[in-house]
Amino acid sequence: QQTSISPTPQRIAWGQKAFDRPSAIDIKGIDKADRDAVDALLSQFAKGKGVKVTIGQRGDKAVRAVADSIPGQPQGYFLRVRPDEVIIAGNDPTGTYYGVQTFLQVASQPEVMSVDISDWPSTPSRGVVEGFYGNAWSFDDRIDQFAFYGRNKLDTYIYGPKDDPYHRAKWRELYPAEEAARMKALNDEARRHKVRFVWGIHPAGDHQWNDADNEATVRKFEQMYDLGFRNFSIFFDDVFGKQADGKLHAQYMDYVKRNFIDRHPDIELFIMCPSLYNKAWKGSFQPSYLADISVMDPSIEVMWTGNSVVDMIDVADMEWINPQIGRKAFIWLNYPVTDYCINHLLMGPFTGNEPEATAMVSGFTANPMEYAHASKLSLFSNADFLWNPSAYDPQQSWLLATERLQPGREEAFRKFCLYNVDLGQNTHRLRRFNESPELKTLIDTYEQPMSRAYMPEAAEAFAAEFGSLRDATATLLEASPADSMLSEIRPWIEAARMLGSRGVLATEMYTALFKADSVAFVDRYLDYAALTDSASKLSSRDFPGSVKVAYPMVGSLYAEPLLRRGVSIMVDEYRHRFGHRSDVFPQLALENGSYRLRCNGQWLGNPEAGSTGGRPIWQTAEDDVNPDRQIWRVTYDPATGRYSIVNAKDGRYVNERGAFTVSDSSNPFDAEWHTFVIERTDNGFTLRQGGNAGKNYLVPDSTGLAPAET
Ligand code: LOG
Repeated sequence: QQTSISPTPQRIAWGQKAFDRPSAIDIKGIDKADRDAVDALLSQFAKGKGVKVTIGQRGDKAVRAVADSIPGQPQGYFLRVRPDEVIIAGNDPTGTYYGVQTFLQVASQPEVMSVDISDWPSTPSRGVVEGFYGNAWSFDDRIDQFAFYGRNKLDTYIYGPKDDPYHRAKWRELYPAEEAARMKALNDEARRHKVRFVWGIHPAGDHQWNDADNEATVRKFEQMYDLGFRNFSIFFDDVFGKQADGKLHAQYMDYVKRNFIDRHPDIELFIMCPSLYNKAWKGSFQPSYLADISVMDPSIEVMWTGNSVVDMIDVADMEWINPQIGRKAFIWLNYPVTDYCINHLLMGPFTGNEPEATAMVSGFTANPMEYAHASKLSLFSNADFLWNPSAYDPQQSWLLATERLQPGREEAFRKFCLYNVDLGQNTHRLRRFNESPELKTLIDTYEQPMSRAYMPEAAEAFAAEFGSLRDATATLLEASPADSMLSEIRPWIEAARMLGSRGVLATEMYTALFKADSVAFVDRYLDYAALTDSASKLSSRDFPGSVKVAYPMVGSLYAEPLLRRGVSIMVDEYRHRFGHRSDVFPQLALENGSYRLRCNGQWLGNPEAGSTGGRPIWQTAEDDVNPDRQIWRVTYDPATGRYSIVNAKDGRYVNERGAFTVSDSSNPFDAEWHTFVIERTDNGFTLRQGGNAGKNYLVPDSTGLAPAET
């Protein structure tokens, strides 16, 4: 089978079937070929009798026959798959490694097709800048990322987690031995995947612009060089006032260039992130800031986030900045980072960057979410976009990314992702309006007419959409313990499950309302309210620093507002039709074998243990509507089989009128069985179990849903 290759190759010509997927390969050229490329190949196939695979790079004897087919671009490669042989020929070592990566995709199918691929990247230095505030990625996250970058032909990783003390707060201090060893291990692993690990320092907060601090910088860089790092950067972002002086920054960069970079000819990248790193901020810095840094050594790369802090990159933007800094800017794209909209996950298609702008940059790195695995969805497409911008199709790339990242459950994953697209209102004002397109269509079609007349087909369509979200999350939750990405974002999956369930409940409320079934209406409302409450209590991260603790927001653009609008309208309508106080729904619910009162989904007061007559059940609860007046106790009398509700303070019955629905949370939809009714008797009120008899009590006037004032 032909397979989708990502990033999309520049030139590709498929032929007929070449062979069945081999388990072993007979590999030629192994001595000369790039070691990492060979290792990548042998990680998937045993060496032995099998398909003949010749590997090498320009100049090697093994690939001389195809020398003319190897593209001349950096990191280019030629791949030929034929029934009798496979040839992987790189223009340079990274090219050979990328040729292997493409071959692994071609050969991932049971039937491997013949193909000729001639390929190279359109954009230099593609990758990631780990530059967010918040929980830095873990060691294991980073190791896993490098393999992912290798597969997706991303060659650059810039290290700048704001909350690593040795990057920023304690930048002058050398890494202690143990941490140094871990950094070295990371760099070694990055190299194996042809990723340039750019070690970065953020001294700008308190650099004194004197010799001592210049020397401290070089000392720290020398430590990293000795550990094996060959790419470096210095950050000046998010400092202001006298710390944001362009002349001082340029002098300092040139000092490090002369006293460190130039002494090590094998260093590749030297990058700066300026204080003025986006156009919107130009009024907030010295007018000469960009001119002041433009005089730096021309080999130093200058980072740029675009027209504002969080913005997609376009040609006009690059035409503005490049002449001012006297070089092509190196892009720091603030997407999918969420440190400024921390309740959201960004799982939508990667869109908005102009393909033509990639020719005007010296590099393009994306600042991701603190959720390393979830960030891969966007990074996958970012890699695809940068490699071959003119062939990039955001939707196709997103479909392929979801399939690669959650194989076998991509449909469920897509449904979930589509509810995690928009950023919500945020200081940087980036929005995404392509959230849950199917739901959006239903809203546009039905919301207005269904408020005027009963439309069962609309209720059905909404229930199906919300039901499919709920069912998708069930699939994902089941898989989550064994899947790093799903366990990382589990709070959002749970929030999505609750959103789906609430959507279904809301459509049932709609039907109940139009069928004048007040029991069902109240019952569904109580479950809806309880789920809404639980969702607001989910938290997704725990971080003591500058960024607040997040609670997961899902469907915040269309689904959540729809439910809030719809339920509020329905509750008003319910009150209007049935004359009930719908702002208060006290409920008696079973929890751990005893009944407690709750109100609008909130438990009331503190439970006190106790029972009457050996059977369950009583709990007291303080009425949080009238906290100083009402303490309720529900009693059960086994002699009469009756429940009653009394004021626990003075033992008197408190309710003037009232009905309570009780839902056993294990079976919230079985209203028949779980409805209890407060019944007026000569003595006061008793609670009766529902069924049809109970239902009869939930009619206007005998159902005062609010506790009476006593
Ligand atoms: C920071 C960055 C942060 C991002 C988004 C840059 C160059 N610096 O406003 O650490 O993750 O915005 O909040 C930034 O973008 N400052």
